[in-house]
Amino acid sequence: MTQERYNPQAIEEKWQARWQADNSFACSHESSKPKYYVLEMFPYPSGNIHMGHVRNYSIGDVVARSKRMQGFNVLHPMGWDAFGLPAENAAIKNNTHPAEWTYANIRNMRAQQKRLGYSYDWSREIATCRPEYYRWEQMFFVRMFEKGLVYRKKAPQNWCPSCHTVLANEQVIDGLCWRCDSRVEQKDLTQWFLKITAYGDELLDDLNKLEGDWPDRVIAMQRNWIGKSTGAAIAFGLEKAIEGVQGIDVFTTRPDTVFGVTFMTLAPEHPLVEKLIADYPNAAEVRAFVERIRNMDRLDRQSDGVEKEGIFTGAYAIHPFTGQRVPLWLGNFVLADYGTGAVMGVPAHDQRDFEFARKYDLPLRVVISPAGEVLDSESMTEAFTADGVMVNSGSFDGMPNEDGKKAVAQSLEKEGKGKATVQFRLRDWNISRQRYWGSPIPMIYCDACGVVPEKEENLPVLLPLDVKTHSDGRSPLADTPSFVNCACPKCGGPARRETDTMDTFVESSWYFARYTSARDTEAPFDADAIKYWLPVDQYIGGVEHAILHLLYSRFFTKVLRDMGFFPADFAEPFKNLLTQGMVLKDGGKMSKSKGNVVDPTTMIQKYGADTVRLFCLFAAPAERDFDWSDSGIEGASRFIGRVWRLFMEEQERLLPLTACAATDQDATSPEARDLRRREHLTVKKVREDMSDRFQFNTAIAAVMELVNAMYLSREKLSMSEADRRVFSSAMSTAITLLAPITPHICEELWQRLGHKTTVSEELWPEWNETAMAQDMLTVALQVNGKLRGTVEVPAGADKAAMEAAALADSSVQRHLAGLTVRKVVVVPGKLVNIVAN
Ligand code: ANZ
Ligand code: ZN
Repeated sequence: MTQERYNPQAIEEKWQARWQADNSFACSHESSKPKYYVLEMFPYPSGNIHMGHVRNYSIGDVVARSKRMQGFNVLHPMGWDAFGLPAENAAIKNNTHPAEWTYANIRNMRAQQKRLGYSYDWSREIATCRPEYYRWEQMFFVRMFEKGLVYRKKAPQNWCPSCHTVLANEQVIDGLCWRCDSRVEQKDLTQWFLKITAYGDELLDDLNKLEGDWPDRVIAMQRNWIGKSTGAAIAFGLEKAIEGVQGIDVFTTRPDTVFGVTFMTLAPEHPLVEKLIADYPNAAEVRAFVERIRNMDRLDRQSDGVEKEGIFTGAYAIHPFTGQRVPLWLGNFVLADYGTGAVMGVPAHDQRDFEFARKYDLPLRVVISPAGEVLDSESMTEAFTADGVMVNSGSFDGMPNEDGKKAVAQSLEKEGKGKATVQFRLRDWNISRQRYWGSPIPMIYCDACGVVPEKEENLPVLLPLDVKTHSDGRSPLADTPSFVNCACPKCGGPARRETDTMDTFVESSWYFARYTSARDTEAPFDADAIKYWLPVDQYIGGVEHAILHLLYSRFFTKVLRDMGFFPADFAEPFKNLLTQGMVLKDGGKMSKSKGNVVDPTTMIQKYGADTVRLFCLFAAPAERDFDWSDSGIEGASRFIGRVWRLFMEEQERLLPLTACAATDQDATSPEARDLRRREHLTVKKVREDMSDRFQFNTAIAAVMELVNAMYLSREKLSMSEADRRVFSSAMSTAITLLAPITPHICEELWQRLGHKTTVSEELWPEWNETAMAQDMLTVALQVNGKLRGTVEVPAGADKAAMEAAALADSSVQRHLAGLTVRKVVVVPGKLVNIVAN
C-alpha cells in the first residue's frame, strides 16, 4: 500500500486559508476569560522578512497559541513601523515615492508572515505612516506642549556643507557624508525636545517593579542610561570678574575631595569660554582647539580609550574654601551637556584628572588617605579612588570621606557656595528630524503670535504625498507651499508650518496601546479596551532595542497615564520581556555583503513553514544565539516526517480521542501503562517548560521522546479497544502539544483523526499524577545461577539500569567479594544473573 506523502505546501496553505476565512484569531476585550497580551516588536517594512524576524515571530506565536490552549483570551497583533529614512533613501535610489515603496514592502512582508501561519488578529493591523495612526501622535504632542513637556532649543546636528543638508547618524560614515564624502560638520539648529527628564526618577524607580520579569542585563542598561548620580554643585568664584557672571559651577560626585582641586576643566563648548579668553594672548590657539574638539564624535569623547587633551585659557577661578587661584583649562573629555559642563580637577583622586595633570604638569594634592597610611603625590602612579580619611582639608581633617561628602555639601550650603544635588545622565529627547517621511510636527510659526500648536480639531497635519524627494536628501516639505503656508490657529493670520518631522521612535512608543483599539476613529484608545488588555503580558524582541525603544515606551506610558488615557495606577507597559538571541550563520551575523543570508522563503518552499518554525524553536533556548545549519533543519524535517508516517501507518489503530483521554481502566497491560505514563510525563514537562519558562527546545525534545515511545509500543500493544485507546490518546496528546509549534500539520492530523473542531480551539490536557506513577517490578538476582536476593526496579527499566541495580545490591556484592565479573545476563523485567569467578 503506498502511503500518502507529506505535502507541507498544500496542507499549510489549506489551513492558512481556513484560519483567515474563520477569523480564527480575532479577539475582543468583551470576554469573561482571563486576558493575555503577547507582542513581538513590530518590524520596519524593509522589503523582506529575515530569519531573525522568523525566530522572533515564531516565539511569539508559540506563546500566543499555547496561551489560547491554556484558556486565555489572547491578543496577538502585528503592524508596521513604517516611517523612516530607508524609505527615503530607497525612493531616491529607485526613483519611486517613499509611500509606494513602503506599502509595497508591507504587502510583501504581510504575505510572508501569513505564509508562516502566525496567529495574528489581522483586523488590528496598523501602519504608523497612515494618518489614522499618526493623527493621535500629533494630538499627544500638542497636549504635551500644553503641559510643558515639549520645548524648543538649539542642538548640534550633523551638517553636510556641500549637500546643504542635515544628516542622520547613519548617514555619517567615518565623519564623512554618505553621498558626497565631504567632511561632516556640527551645526546648531533649533529642535523640538520631549522632556523625558521630568520622569527620570520614576523611570528609574519603576525598574524595581520589573526585576525578575525583565532580563537583568536590560534593567541594568536602563539604569545606566538614566544614570542618576548623587553629589553636589559647587560654585567657584572668578579671579577676574566677567560682567553678569557670579562664577563657575561644577557638578561633582566627590565633594569630599574639594580641597584636592588643583585646576578646573571646562567643556570646549562652555558658554563662558569666549569671555574668559577675551584678553588672552593665546586666544586664537584656544579657539582652534575648541573648533577641533567640537567636531569630534560625542561618544568618542566619552570613551576611556580616547587621549585626554586640553588647553589653558589664561583665566583663574577662586577656590571656595581656600581662596587659592585655580587655573581654568578646557578638556576634550568634559561634556557640555552633562552637569554644568565644568569639572573641578582632583588629580590625586580621579583617574582622568590624574592623567590630565601628568600630561600638562599640573600639581597633585592628596586629600583622602587610606587609614594609617600616607600617600606621596610625587610617586603615585594612579589616582587613589577608594575610601579613606580626609587630610589636608582644613576643619574636615580626620573625617571618614563618606561622611565628608555630606559635611562638605552642608558647609557649602551654609556659605551660599553650593548644595547637595542629583544629576541624571538621561537627556531630553530630541524628536526633530529634518526629513520628509515622518509624522509632521503639528506646530505653527506666526509673526504675530509666535509658536502656536495646531488646533486639535484640525489634526492630523497631513503629510503631503504629492511631492518629489530631492536627490540630496533635503526634505521637500520646506518647498511645498501648500504644506508650509497656513492660517495661524490663534489670530487667523498667515503663518508657516514646522517642516521637521518626528523621530520614528515616537511612533513605536505607543503602538502597543493602539492595538487595543486599532480601528477607533473617535479617540486614540478605548478606555475599556485599555483597561482590559494592558499591560502587555509578554513582549518579545531583539536586545538592540533594550535601551531607547523600551525607555521611550515606558516614558509615553507614564505621560499617557498622566493625561488620563491610561488608568491612574498604571506604571509599566511591558510586564515580561524576552530578548531573543540572534540567528547566525557559521558563527557570524547573516549579511548580504558576506553572502551568507538564509532566506526564509526558500526554506519554506523546500521544507514548509512548520519545519522552519520547529527548527527556530528547537535549535536553542529563546534567549540564546544559534547557528543556522543544514543538518538542523534536516533534523526538524525528519521529525515532522516521523510524526506523519506514524500517523499514516497506524491509521486503523487510531480513534478520534482528545489528549489524555485514556484512563486507568484502559491502561491494563504494563506496556500500555508505560506509554500512558510517558504521555502524562510529556504533558507535565511541556506545560512547565512552555508556560513559565519558555523553554521551547526542551518541550519539543519531550514530545520527540513521546513519539519515539509510540513507535516502540506499536508491536507491544494489541488491537484491543483498551490498547487502541491508549495509543490514540498518546497520538492526540502529541498533536495537541505540538499544535502551537507546528500548527498546520497538527490541524491536518487532528482533522484526519475525525475531529470536527480545530486543534487550535482545544485546551491543553492536564497531567494526572496516578498515571505517572511507575509500576515497580521485582527482579531476581543471581550470582552464578544461585538466587542471592531481589530488587525493585521501574517497569520500564532497561538492561543497563537493571544491571546497575543488581551490582549495587549488598547481598550480591557480598557474594562477589574476591571474584571477577565475567558476564552479566539480563532478562528484562525478570532476572539478572552475574557470572563471576
Ligand atoms: C571631582 C571629582 C573628584 C570627581 C573625584 C570624581 C572623582 P558621574 O558618576 O558620571 O555622574 N564630571 C562632572 N561633569 C562632567 C562633565 N560634564 N563631563 C565629564 N565629566 C564630568 O560622574 C560625575 C563626575 O564626573 C564628577 O565628579 C566630575 O568629576 C565628572 F575624586 O568631580 B568629579
Ligand atoms: Zn498668529
